[in-house]
Amino acid sequence: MKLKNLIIFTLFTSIAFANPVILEVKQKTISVNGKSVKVSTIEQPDGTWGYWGKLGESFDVIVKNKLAESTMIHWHGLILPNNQDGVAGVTNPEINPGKEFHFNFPLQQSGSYWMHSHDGMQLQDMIAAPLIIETPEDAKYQQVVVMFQDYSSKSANQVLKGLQANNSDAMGHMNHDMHGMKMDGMDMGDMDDMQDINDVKYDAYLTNYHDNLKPQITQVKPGASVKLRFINSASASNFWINLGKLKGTLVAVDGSPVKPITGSKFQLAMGQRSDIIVDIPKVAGDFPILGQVEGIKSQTGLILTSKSKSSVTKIANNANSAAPALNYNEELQLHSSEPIAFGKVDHTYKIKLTGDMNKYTWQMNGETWPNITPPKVNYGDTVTFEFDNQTMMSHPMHLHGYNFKVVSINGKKIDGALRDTILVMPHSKVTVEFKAEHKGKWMLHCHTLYHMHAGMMTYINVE
Ligand SMILES: [Cu+2]
Repeated sequence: MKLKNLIIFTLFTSIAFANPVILEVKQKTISVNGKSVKVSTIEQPDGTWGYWGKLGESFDVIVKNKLAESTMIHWHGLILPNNQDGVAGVTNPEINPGKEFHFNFPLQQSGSYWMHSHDGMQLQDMIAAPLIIETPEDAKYQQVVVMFQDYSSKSANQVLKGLQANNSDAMGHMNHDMHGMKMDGMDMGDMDDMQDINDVKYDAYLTNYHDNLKPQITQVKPGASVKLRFINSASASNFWINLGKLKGTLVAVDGSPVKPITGSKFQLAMGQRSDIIVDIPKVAGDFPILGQVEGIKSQTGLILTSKSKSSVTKIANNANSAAPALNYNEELQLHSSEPIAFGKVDHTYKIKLTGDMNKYTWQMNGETWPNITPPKVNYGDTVTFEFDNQTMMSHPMHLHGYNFKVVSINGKKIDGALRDTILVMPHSKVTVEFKAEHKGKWMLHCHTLYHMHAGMMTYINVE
């Protein structure tokens, strides 16, 4: 075959005959604290968890619902057409049991993303998976996904009822026992320093569906460079990444490259991702990679081993001491590695985050989902969101379909990271900026499942 014909033939076959990737949403049996339990997952027919693609490819995916209930899958962090965003009841109808939906759009980004149910409170059932888009440079690394999860033997509805009844599901208050919320007429005094964390008590914290009795053990080569792709898919838990003996270099957050920072502890709020490169020592050893829940001792993780057989086979459920709450120290150090300028700001939206812990309702600008008046955003405008968190809990705020740049924290201007999810600390303000260049209804919500479901959710209408 002549070269020209070969090229045409190759192009033709790769375009015309590339098969869509099948992703099945289905139940999965796992072991938690010695018991077999049923959770859910998103897998390809060959057992591959989630999706691995390459920059420039088409995201050509058929989602098959093998659950007994309807579902819809959202592609967290991807820039995509609005009618592919996978939000049940807003951008897409649910996929009924036994039915499927075909997604198809070009991949414009590379990096670590994830997918999860955006239908009711199904995230608590762990309907989630990695969505990784590789670059040619990734061939230098062994890549390991580290997805943190929180497991409750209760259904999400039971957990929410417990929160609404203000019963013993609430725990882990760092500095005081009361459910402190900023309420009208209440003198806050010096309570600004206090906060509530972890409103849900979990039975176990998992990594890639593994508990601490049988953690995932991954073989690595002595001297190898490993890219750890951390994903926090938990429903109501923020984590500290703990690399133990290893030093790591953080190279990307939420899929977007940052100026590298090194360390052995990093922060990871719900919905966020961090890519961290570790160099495995030349001397063979075992290297637990942990995630510790903020405010408490609980931890989870996996084990990298460069021995022929790991001598570490379990992870302790508790660290020696409770981890502090997440804070802004890391966010203030993060800078996008690419210069980003969105131009003059055309419009500023103030977004007040409030809540009533006694009724367990949460609001954005006084509104509780689904009773919202979505802000209109002019297509093409450069806009900022000024999050003003007036509550005593932190809120990981996620905007669909966009990367925003973090430009200010508590009034301090920063040349921050590009993100899709930003943790707004209690009684603090964060400003993010983006160019409204994708039309449609884009969800804006807290990624704490129970805050979102109890009202802290809206969408913006870009037109
Ligand atoms: Cu929240």
